[in-house]
Amino acid sequence: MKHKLILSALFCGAALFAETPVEFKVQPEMEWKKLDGGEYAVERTADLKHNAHLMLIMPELKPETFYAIEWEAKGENVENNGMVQYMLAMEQTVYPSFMVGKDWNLYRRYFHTGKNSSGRVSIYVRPPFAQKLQIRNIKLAELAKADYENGFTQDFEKENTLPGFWIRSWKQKEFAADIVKSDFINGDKSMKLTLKGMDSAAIQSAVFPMVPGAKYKISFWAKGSGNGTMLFIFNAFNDGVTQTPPQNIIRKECAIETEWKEYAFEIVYPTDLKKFASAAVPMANLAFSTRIPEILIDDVKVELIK
Ligand SMILES: [Ca+2]
Repeated sequence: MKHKLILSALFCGAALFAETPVEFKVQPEMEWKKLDGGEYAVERTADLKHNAHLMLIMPELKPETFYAIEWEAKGENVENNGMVQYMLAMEQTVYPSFMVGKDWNLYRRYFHTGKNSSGRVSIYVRPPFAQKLQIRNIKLAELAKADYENGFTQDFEKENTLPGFWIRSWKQKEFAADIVKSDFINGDKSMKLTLKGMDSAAIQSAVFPMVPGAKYKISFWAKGSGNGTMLFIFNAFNDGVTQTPPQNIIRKECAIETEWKEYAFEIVYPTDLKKFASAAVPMANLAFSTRIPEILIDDVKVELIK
């Protein structure tokens, strides 16, 4: 039980590492400056024509291993309405993203090394906007199988204003999710989806490691401002390092009510790589989409069934 509690804290972004911390080097390039207290900041004018990279160099990684990287970020006038792209350069180079706001929020991302024994991550800003971005408390850790095989829980209790593990869906103009005080059965905070003037509110999570062939219970709690439906998706997805798109393992319209209700599914993480090419690097992500004006979400759990 104690172990499970530690894992819960990890997934919701607490600065708590049960895993093995790993050395890395931070290289601030162009306009990036190193400040006191492990903080890096960039402030740019709209006339600059080049990208500016905050480069994380990871010289000693283990091949075929999962790692977790954490940082805190805040920004102003950041490009693409707050969605910052970063570069993960391992065997393949991919460009995932994270959503920043005006307050500090905590971010945690998982990646797999593949055949590589070194790699780079760059958080970078691009032209042509005047923008300010601050990053601090960067951490890198190696995950043993015991660190992720029991699954994950997200209860949003350690989050600040934005759910740092969630990403704006690419078709959406606004980031539909915030962290709010709530009346959920436990804890004080939940994630709230709001239409914000859009036809629908849609978000997706970052990717996290899974165990091939293992049986999981996937569940969450939700409560709407009115009755309606919310599409829930659980994908085999690895940020495209296998050059394959997200593949639905669960795709279900859930009937949402104005009282808290639990929604639960059972799946086996795929091993048939002909059908699920994205499971070749075994990771997953979650997505929600709804036309209900407001929905609270809490206790998003991915639990291995033994
Ligand atoms: Ca909560």
